[in-house]
Amino acid sequence: MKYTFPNNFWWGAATSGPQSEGRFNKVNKNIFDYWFDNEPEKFHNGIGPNVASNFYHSYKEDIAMMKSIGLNSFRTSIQWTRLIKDFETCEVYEDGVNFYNSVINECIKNDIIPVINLNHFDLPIELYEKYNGWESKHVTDLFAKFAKKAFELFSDRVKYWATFNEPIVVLEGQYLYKHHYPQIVDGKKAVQAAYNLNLASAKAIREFRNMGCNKEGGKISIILNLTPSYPRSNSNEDLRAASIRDMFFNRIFLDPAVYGKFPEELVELLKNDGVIWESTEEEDRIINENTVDFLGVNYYQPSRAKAREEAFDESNGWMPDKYFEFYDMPGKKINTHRGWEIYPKAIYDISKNIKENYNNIPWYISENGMGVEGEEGFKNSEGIIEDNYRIEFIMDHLVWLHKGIEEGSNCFGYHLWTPIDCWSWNNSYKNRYGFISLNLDDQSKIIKKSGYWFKIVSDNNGF
Ligand code: BGP
Repeated sequence: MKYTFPNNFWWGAATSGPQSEGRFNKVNKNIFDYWFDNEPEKFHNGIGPNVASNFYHSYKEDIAMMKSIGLNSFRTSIQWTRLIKDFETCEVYEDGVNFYNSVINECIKNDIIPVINLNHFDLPIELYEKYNGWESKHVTDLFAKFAKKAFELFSDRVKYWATFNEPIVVLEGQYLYKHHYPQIVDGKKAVQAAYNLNLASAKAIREFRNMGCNKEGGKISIILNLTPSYPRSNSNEDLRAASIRDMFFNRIFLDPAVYGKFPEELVELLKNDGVIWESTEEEDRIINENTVDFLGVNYYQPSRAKAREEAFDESNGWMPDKYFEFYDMPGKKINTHRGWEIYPKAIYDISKNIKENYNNIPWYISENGMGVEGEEGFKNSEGIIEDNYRIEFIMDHLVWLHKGIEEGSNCFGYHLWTPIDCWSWNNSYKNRYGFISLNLDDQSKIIKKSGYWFKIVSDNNGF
């Protein structure tokens, strides 16, 4: 069977500023820079974001390598803390402006479409310390100012934008499950941050439209990790558990992004539980009027839910977990390095969901991938990592994506996480995801077998 993808399909890969650039010449700190400086032991092997994959210095060589493995599009993010010197006035760092200009120009020179995201978990620490970050409405205004500045500087060449990457992870990391600084456990604050992140995204989109970026061919999106919620069984209790999980972890961003409003059932539930966010009619209107042009969908693993079997522990106050428990499905396939389930069919289910329930809005897979520890062990005699597991992983997902597209879903691309092994938030360099390997000792980079394979897929627009 041959799988051919639509014309002009994006064959690409994604990274983020904080995970690839290194902190060179960056003065302002984001929450991860700050966290690492204060508690380096919280990061795998004590490795922080200081050097990352050295993209700040090697972007030219890195982009040339990306070109050589057939990437026609590439996403990264602009670090708020690299571009902006003063968050209130939006005064810029010239070095930051020059760096992002160079990256964008280098992509274009290589016929690689730059896709630029504006926030990848990297809240400036100053805005957390002064205003409590995403709990604050003022920060949504500062984000919109930063977005406007980025559009002014780069939208003549960048046509594809994203406001946020995986905003739900900000809630999970900062406010629910302690993966990110400041490791708070507070469901009510998480709910407020959810509203404010939606508002910040809408305000950035409003700037984009006010500046006429759309009229010049620009399009703006949000990148969501849509993890389909599968119920343990068809019992009413399990179905309800999965549906609430879906509302809280997917639809809380998906519905406002596409339709400009939150799921009514979710709003009712939060009101009944006394944890609904504070908002004004004016803010609701901004969210309502400023929806996305397309969606980026990150997909790694599904979520499986069951009705609660153990009483909910109220000691931390309200949490969405009040309504479901994680269901550990027997026999599931798992990537043992990361502990994540591998379930490629979910990509098809996502494509149907977008087609049937979200106006068949244009979308692409903005991240998918497999993090593996100890890849050095797969080196052949020529020093190339033979990552057959990754090739198989990508193919399995592409087959289901292809089926979704055949059945009419409006998907226009596939990006792997990530082009070159990059730094990860908590795991540092434990698990490697790239088409290209990174030697942490000397920063040398070598194409893996999957990179050579992807070049052929990209050249043939399928496999
Ligand atoms: C996504 C993030 C990426 C990246 C990836 C892999 O959720 O958008 O930034 O890190 O996951 O996950 P991890 O690095 O935690 O293994």
